[in-house]
Amino acid sequence: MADGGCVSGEEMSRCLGITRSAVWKNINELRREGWQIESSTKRGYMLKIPEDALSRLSPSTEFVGRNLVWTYSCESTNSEAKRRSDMPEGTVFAAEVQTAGRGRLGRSWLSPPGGGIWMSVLLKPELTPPEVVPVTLAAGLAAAESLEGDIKWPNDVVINGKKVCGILTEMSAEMERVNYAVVGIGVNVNTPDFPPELCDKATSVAIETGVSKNRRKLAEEILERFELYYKKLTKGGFAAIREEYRRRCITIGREVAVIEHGSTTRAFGADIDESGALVIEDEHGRRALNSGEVSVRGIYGYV
Ligand code: BT5
Repeated sequence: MADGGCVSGEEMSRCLGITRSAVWKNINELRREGWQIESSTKRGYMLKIPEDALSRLSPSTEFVGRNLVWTYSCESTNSEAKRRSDMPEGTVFAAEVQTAGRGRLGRSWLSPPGGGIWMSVLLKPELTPPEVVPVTLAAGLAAAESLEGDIKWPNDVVINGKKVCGILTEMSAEMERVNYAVVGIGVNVNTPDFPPELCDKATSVAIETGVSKNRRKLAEEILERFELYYKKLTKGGFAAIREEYRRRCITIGREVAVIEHGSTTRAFGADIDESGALVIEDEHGRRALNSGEVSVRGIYGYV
């Protein structure tokens, strides 16, 4: 069905070796999960592509998103981008649903159909590996501005203290040169609810504002802003976008819990430095933390 075709219940039951009524039950289960599946007695089952799906994404940019690879369903758009890293810089890989969406450090990312933006941008910057790190901060900034949310360092976007957007950046590099980087952006736009284990820290734009948004327009806005910041960054480093980033970053000025080498200590989020590192203050003084080394959680709630 993901190819846009019609599949009869009979064909599914034959291919899967299950009864027609089991097919029907499974289809209904998928519908409950948000898959829009239409059925007609003559033609069978067919997937309906929502009006605001990213299949017709067309941002006003120079190169980000000018090339689009969209599929109804894939494991992870980051994996798709890595698999097709021969495509031109700026190519966006997007899907309506991810069956194995990924977060950082092997965590999973819930990516049901209908309400989310699941997309990855393929980049080929002429930068060294450490210089690529702030690219992920630029993506967080672009998303936070488009969603009118706050940034929880390094790049979660939160609204009312809960996470609406996460970013996963992966790269292939040699010591001195980056072959490519993939910036994966996941946004809960119109997701109506979350499973119990995510309820207290995840939310969607629609839940927080009470208004559903057109996902395609929002994705275009994010990509347009991202291209702008990415260009600034490749010329001037993180310093070129630091002021905008600090303005949105709610980790500054708060007490934070620093989880490092398995133990948690309290500190004060003092600033974001010229390289994008978080500057903290504790009883040992002032020092900068790089995103790869620690995880920062606010003491009061998720933020
Ligand atoms: C992230 O990881 O926040 C990065 C998420 C990146 C997702 C995009 S979607 C397009 C591209 N393709 C992919 O496969 N990935 C990228 P992290 O900071 O590790 O947060 C993961 C944690 O957030 C999980 O362990 C859950 O607790 C929680 N979580 C999972 N799904 C969520 C969701 N939809 N919304 C909010 N939180 C979620």
